[in-house]
Amino acid sequence: MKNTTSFAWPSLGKASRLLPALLLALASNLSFAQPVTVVEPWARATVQGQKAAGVFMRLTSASDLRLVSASSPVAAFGQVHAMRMEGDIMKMQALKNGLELPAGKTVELKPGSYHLMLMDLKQPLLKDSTIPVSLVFVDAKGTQSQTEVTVPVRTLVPMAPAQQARHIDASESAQK
Ligand SMILES: [Cu+2]
Repeated sequence: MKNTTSFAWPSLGKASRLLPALLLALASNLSFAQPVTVVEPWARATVQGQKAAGVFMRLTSASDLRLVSASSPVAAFGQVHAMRMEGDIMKMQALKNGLELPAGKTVELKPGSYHLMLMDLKQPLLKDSTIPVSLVFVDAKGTQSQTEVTVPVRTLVPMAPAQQARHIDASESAQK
């Protein structure tokens, strides 16, 4: 028994010497994998037969990046789209060079504007479910990074805080 103990200690000592280096590697990996803050992501629920779905969110990058694509197990591939009016017709266009995310500036992906499009859906996107989406970014040097996001599926645009405040006010005055 005494032998076992004396054998166990040296290996533990080795592990604790490795730990700081391990933590450092982990910390630098984390900061590299999460260069962008993602707020209020949501995907639009699909109807029967729909093959593409829009994904929306607010993105704030710590450094100058471009959002170049997205992927999800529920879709064959994802694209970054812009919407523009052509006469009375709203047209979607894939941004081949991606969407600029200037450092510290919040860029909004919303209906009628920039958005992500999941293409060739393998399954319907059901209201109140969530889907994993991987966002792909490229920096000025061409280095690629990814951020994983769990995206709730919704049928409606989430209410802005101002609208929620007004709604609360209205119901309060109705009670009086
Ligand atoms: Cu689109």
